Amino acid sequence: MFDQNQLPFDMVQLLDENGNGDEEALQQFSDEFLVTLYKWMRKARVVDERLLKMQRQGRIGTYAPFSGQEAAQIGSVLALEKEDWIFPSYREIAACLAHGLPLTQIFHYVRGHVLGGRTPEHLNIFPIQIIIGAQTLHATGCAWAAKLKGEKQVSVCYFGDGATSEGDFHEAMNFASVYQVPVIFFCQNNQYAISVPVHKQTASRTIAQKAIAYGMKGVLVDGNDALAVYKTMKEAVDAARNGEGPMLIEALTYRLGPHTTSDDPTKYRSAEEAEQWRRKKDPLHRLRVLLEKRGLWTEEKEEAWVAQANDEVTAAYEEAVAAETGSIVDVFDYVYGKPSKLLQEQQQEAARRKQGKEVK
Ligand SMILES: Cc1ncc(C[n+]2csc(CCOP(=O)(O)OP(=O)(O)O)c2C)c(N)n1
Ligand SMILES: [Mg+2]
Repeated sequence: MFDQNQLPFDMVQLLDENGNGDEEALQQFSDEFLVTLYKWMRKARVVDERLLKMQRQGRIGTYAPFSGQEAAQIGSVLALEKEDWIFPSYREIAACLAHGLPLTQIFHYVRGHVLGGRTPEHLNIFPIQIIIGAQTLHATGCAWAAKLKGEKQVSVCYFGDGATSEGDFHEAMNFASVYQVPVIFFCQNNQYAISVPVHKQTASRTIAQKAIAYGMKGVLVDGNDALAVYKTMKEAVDAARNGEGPMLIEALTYRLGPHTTSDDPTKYRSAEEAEQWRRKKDPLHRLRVLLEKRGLWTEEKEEAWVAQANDEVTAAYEEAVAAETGSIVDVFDYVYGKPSKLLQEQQQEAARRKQGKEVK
């Protein structure tokens, strides 16, 4: 019988759950880098907790929290150059922020403002994708374009474990490898697709091993270890930029909160399971222990970082609320670079309706 345990997919880890690791391997990370990484993760946690509260207060719409997945997102995105493209799903708010998306833009998105779907020109961040797996194809296409144009940008596609059950994922992986394009498929395996656990979605022992079928490299990394994620992503991006083709990274992690604010996770996972990840495997905790050991962390610093992040959230929220509401007429503007005749007609009709004129 085929024994998939023979497949060489050990999990890459540099920092264990208690913040310990091989001293020599950890030396490669400067104090400055560790503080930057931690501050981003701390800020992301504050943003997530505030957004969750704001949804409960009715200030924003349905929201998909990402707490628990900060190391996977920040660790991976900090390994990129600013001109590299990212293709986020609804879960990747932290990655978007660390790749330059202003917080105000996030508020536009969660408040359903038309601007929320429109990334500022100078940022290489695709609009947040809700259709599971669809962005994998966009990422492969973008990477192919970069290759044809002789540009050095790498495309990084973020998606969940559930997305690997979609045809799009397999088509994107296949063509990425056939054409040897510079794309990294970064799967945050948070072990659930809403209420469906990963073992009910796939018979593979790991998601990383799916890379083999497409002739590309796959790596399994501890997604709650920000340093291991950073190192794995850096190697993948350097290789892709160097013309060595695509790669699949599986970051094993856990979402501490509900799938979205409409979900009740107690219906499908045990309190002990969630508690174990919250207490023992929190990605912020293990990095903080390392910072403390290097004399880079104190309670006062932590309080200042949290206060600063809270102030930024408040300011961004107020800015977003002050923006003009926008109207149905605007939504036609950002669909295509050059709108089709049909869309133009629809937009004109919407404008006439808005002015209260009779529509023939
Ligand atoms: C094509 C498609 N099918 C179904 C849905 C409904 N849906 C929204 S989120 C989700 C689960 C996705 O799970 P996963 O890919 O693991 O990402 P996670 O939410 O865990 O980050 C599903 C099925 C959708 N948005 N798109
Ligand atoms: Mg998932």
